[in-house]
Parts: sequence; C-alpha cells; structure tokens
Amino acid sequence: MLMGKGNRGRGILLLLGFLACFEAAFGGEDGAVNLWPMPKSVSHGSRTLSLSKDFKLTTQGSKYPDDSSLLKEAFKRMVDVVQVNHIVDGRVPNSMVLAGLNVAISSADDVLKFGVNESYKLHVPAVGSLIYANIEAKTVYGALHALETFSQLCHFNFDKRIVELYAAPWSIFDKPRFPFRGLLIDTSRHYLPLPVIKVVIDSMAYSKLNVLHWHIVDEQSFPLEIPSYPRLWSGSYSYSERYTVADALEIVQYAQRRGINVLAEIDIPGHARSWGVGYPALWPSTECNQPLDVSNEFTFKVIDGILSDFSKIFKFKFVHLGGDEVNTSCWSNTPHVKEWLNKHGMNESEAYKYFVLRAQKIAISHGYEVVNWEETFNNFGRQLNPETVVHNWLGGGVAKKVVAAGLRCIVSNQDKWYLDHLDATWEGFYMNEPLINITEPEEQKRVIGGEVCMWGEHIDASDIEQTIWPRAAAAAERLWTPLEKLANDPTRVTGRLARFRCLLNQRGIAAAPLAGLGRAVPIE
Ligand code: CP6
Repeated sequence: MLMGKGNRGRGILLLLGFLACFEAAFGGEDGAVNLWPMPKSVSHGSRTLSLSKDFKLTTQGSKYPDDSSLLKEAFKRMVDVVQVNHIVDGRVPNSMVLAGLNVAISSADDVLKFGVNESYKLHVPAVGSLIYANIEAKTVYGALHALETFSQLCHFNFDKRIVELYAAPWSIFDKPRFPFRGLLIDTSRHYLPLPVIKVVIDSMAYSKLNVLHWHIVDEQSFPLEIPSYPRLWSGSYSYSERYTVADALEIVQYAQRRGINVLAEIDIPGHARSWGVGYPALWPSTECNQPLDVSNEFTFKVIDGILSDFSKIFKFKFVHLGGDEVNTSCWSNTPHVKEWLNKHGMNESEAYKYFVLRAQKIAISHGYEVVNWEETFNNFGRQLNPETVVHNWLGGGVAKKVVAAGLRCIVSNQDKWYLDHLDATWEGFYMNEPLINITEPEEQKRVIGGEVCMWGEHIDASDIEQTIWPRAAAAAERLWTPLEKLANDPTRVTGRLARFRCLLNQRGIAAAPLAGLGRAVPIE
C-alpha cells in the first residue's frame, strides 16, 4: 500500500483514506468540480492528463527570489501529497503527460501581512508538446493556495499506478472573500504538543484558513515561557507541558511558511488564574484568584513584560487581549481592592473598563492592534480604542452593532462556530453567514472575517483532529468562496465536502466522517 512520507505513520487511517476516497476523487468527469473550498471562478474541459514522474517546478517570469525555499518546499509537499513518487513510469503516451508547473509571482516580498494578496490564477492546458501547468500570483501566498488547489485536481489511479488529472484544460481564478479566516486552539485547558499543533496548521492550509488563534494561557495552565517574568510558566501542568520561546518561534515560522498568521492571546483580566501560581501578588487574594488584581501596578508591569516578549515572537499585527467573562464582584469582595476602588471613585464596571483600556494601551505601545472578546464592546462600546477588532462569540448578533459603531469585527457565534459544541453540525457551520443583516458596503468591509473555535476543556491531542474536521472546512468555504457561489442548501455540497474529508484522511489528518452519511463517500 502507498505510504507517503507525510503520513506520520497512521497506516490504518491512510489505508482507509485511500479506499474510501477512491470513487469520490473522480470529480470533473461528470462535470462536477470537487474542489474545497470552491474557487471564485472555474472552467474545465474533458481531457485526462497524467503527471510526469519527474514533475518539475519552474519559475519563469517570476520576481520572487525564494531565498528561503518557501515556494520550493511547498511544491515538494504538494508533490508528496499527490504521491508523484509512486508513479510507475512509461504507461502514458507523451502527448498526455503533464511535465511540470510554472509559478510566476509578481512580488519579491514575502512578509505575511494582514490582507496580503492571496489571489491566484491556475491554468492547466490540455494539449502541447511539453505541457506545463501555470500559476500566476501577486505574492507567494497566492501561489501556495494555487498549489493546494492543484493538488486537489490530482488523483492517484491505483489501477495504473499513475497520478491523473481529469477534465483538462482547467482555468481557475480565485481569491478569498474575507482576509481573516481563523481557527482557535486552546493550550491552557489541555496541552497540545508541537507536532499536534503542526498537524493542525497543515490541515488549515488544506482548507485555506489563514489565522491560527492561539489561546495560549487561561485559568487552568500557563504553558508558555515568558523571559521577562520567568516564574509565569510555573503555572504549567508539568515541565513537559510547556512551550519554550524557541517552540513558539518554531510554530510561528511553520505557520508563516504555509501562509498562516498566529494570533496570540492572553485573556485578561478574567481568565488568568494560572498567572498567580508563580506570582501570587497577581491574585486579589487566595479566595479571589481571578480576575487579576486591578489595584496592583505589578499586574500591568507583568502584562507589559508579556506583550514585550510577545512582540519578539508574534509578528502578526494583531494581539488578542480577551476580556470576556470577568467576575468583577470578586474585586469588590476583596478588602484591599475595594479600598482602592473607593479611593479612585470607581465601581466594578469602571474598574473593568480601566483594566481593558489600560491593557489596550500597553499592547498598542508594543506595536499591536488589539482584538477583544465582545463583552468589552457590549460594556464600553466606542470607548474602546477605535482600532479595536471586536470578536463576537455570544449569540446576540453583535457584529451589526460593532460595524455600525465604526469598529471592525470577527464572527465566531458560539451557536454556530464553536467546535467544542459536539452537537453542532457541519451543515450549521456551513450556513453561518458573517454578514447577516449587514448590507452597507462600508460596514461589510469592517467584518474582517470569522473564526471557528476549538476550546480545549474536553479535547486533547488524542481527538483534536476529528473534532475540528470536517466541520471547520464547512466554515472555511463560507469564509473563502464568494457568497453567490455558496450553496443555499448544504445538502448540495455533501458529496464535495465528503471528498475533501477523504483528502484530509489521505494526508494523515484524522477527519471524522460527515454525520448523516452512512459512509464517507457519496454514491452517485
Ligand atoms: N474560555 C474562555 C472559554 C470560553 C470563552 N473564553 C467559552 C465560553 C462558552 C463556551 C465555550 C467557550 N472556554 N477564555 C468565551 C470566549 Cl460555550
């Protein structure tokens, strides 16, 4: 059986993946396009090509120097994923062989800025003496998306032991609907080893998600090394359940090379009990151990130290400061904090606002723009910094109010896009429309995207993949594909999503079967 290098030893899973996927991968032959997420525009013919065993990358006309081999490595991963190394040669006439892929990128810059141009054109000709597929992109990140799309056009034919590409010629133009397409992971409730986070990143790239929201710390544990305050990670579960600065840098770089930014979060003041394990002065008292002590200057010194260290690791322009679920009565019930509130003429709510706004200023002083959970907007509205991005999670449809107030918004409605809700269906994920009730173009632009959330209370490394997938993919299409190309009825995409789920399995990702299908393959 075929065992690609990238399959991480999940032999049985891989086997199932190939067998289950086999029929579904034929997309194109009957006119059905089986790409996920669906590109903005696609047209194709009906000729079958076969990839050369010596499938080549060329870069004629490209301005991208690829000094760090970002593109070359992405090409190698693609070739690996479609199993070019298992081709048996000489079984296909030359006129039907696809010799390679030319990638022309018009910018030399590969800084992964927010809103970077991710568009691409992919053309696969059907005839010629030496047939090459062509990718054109403005940036290397558009080219990465094109390689992913190309990989989904390929199909390993077991009978002939060749990699086929059906329905050539192909002309695809593609670009994302939203610039922010996120997935949250939570390494405080359960530690996630680095290789697991890397698998999550790999799988995000397969569905063109581009932001890994790393909810690093919370009340349960503080796994990250903070050089400025080295006792903070005393709040980790154990010595082995920790990330060094080098680990965090490795994740950031691994993600960047796949076109994915890392949005780091400290959820303050309400979700930070673990900080006080190493620095008990951060707790108002041992009875009231969260929220962080608003009355103590040391609290803000520590936040400043953390964000200073973050700024050397997490280069994304946003940092997430949380701000949800703050039990402010704990402050009034603690005598020295109560005294401080009285002295400063603040009630609980004003102290909460003081905390959030001061933390925002600290983050801005380190060069960040701030994301905050929606309670901060629900309580303080436009008193937040005007550059704040409000992260929706409650069910009340806050996005409309946020963008009407002139702020930006990320949508994660907990009823729709919370992956820890195991009874939430992929159909529900598919149908969650971020722009619901938002009709003004100026307001629509302020919804920068959305995010599915894999909170960690009830999952860990053993089951995170099958809990995220395939449901996150349904949201990924909602965030990538133009509205007019999305299905109004999710049953129309069941087969195509099942095929994408099989691709994930082939690539070693333990994506679960689609609920509601007796098997993971549509039977036509
Ligand atoms: N942790 C933090 C959580 C949640 C939030 N913040 C959460 C709340 C309700 C549900 C799922 C997750 N576990 N820090 C809310 C943003 Cl249903």
